[in-house]
Amino acid sequence: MLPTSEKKKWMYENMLVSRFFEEAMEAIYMEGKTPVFNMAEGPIPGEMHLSTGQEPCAVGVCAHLRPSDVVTATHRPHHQAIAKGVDLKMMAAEIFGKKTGLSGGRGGHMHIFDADVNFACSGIIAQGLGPAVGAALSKQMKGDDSVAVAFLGEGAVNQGAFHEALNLAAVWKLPVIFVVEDNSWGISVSKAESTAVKHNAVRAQAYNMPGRFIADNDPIALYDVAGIAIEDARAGKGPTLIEVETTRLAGHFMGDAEGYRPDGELDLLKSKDPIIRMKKLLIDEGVLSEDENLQITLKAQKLVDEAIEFARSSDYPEPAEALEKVFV
Ligand SMILES: Cc1ncc(C[n+]2csc(CCOP(=O)(O)OP(=O)(O)O)c2C)c(N)n1
Repeated sequence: MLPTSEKKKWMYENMLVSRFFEEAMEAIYMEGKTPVFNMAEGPIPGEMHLSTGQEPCAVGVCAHLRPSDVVTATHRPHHQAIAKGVDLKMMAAEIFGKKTGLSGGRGGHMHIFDADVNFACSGIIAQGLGPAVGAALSKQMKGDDSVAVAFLGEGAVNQGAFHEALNLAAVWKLPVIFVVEDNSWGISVSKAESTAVKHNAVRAQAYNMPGRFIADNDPIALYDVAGIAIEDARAGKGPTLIEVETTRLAGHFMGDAEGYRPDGELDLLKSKDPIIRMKKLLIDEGVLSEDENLQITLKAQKLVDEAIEFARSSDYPEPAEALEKVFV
C-alpha cells in the first residue's frame, strides 16, 4: 500500500510543521532559563520533550487516520498530535499555559487533549495503552469501523501495562494498533541495557498478533505496513504491533546534557535527518519541485509562527479560576 503523490506531500509538509514547531519550542523554552536554568521560569514552564527526528513515526501512521479514530500518545507528543490534526494554535497556547489552550492551560505539553480529533497523551509511560484498548472496545461494540492507535516508546514496552493491553486486544480481536517508536534510549538507558529482545516487534508473537518492524526511520515503509494493519483492524481482524526504528535528535528533555551518548552518535543520526531524506526522495521521484518545496516550507513555517503568536498574545487564566477544570 504505497502513498499517492498527494499523500507523500502531505507527509512531508506535516513533518516540516512538526520540525518547525519543535524548533520554536526549543528556542522559546530557553527564554528566561538562561543564564540560570530554572525549570519554572520563562513562557514555557516545566519539562519539555522534543520529538525532533521522530517525525516519520507519526506521519506514516496518521496519514491513514480519520478524525473519529483515536490516538493515545506519549510524553513526547507534538509530532503525533500534529499528524493527528490537533489544533496547532490551541496546542501552542496549552503549552504556554494560556486560557485559550486545549485544556485552558491546565495540562501543558505532556497532557495535550483534543476531543475534536480524538487525541490524548500522558506523561506516564505506557499509560495510553489501556485507554486505547478501551476506545477500540467501544468502537467494536458500537459496530463502528474506527480504530485506535497507541504510540509508545521502546522503554515503555517493558511496563506491565503494555503486556496487559496487548493480551486483551488480541483476546478480543480489538481494532487497535500499537506503534513502538524505538529511538534506542529511555532517558539515558540504552535499549541494549534494558530490553532482552533485539526487536520489540517479536513480542507480538507472544500475543498471537502480527508484529512488524520498520527499519531506518522510513515513513514510506511505515505507511505501507500501517495501512495494512489499519485496514485489517477496520475489517475486524484484530490488533497489530508495529515497531519503528527511529532517531531522537534532541536530548531526552530540554536541558539534558546527553553525556550518555557515545561519541559521534548524534552526528551520525543528524546525517540521516528524516526531513532532508524525505525532501530528497520527493525531489528525486519528481513528486516535488524546488519551487513547490519552497511554498510548502513557507506555509509550514507560517502555520507555526501563527500558532506561537496566538499563544504568546493569549491571556493566562485568572488566579480565581485556578480550581476550575481540574479535579480537586
Ligand atoms: C510509569 C512511569 N515510570 C517512569 C517515568 C519516568 N520516565 C519519563 S520518560 C521515561 C523514559 C521513556 O522512554 P521511552 O518509552 O523509550 O520513550 P522516549 O523518551 O525515548 O520517547 C521515563 C522512565 C514515567 N514518566 N512514568
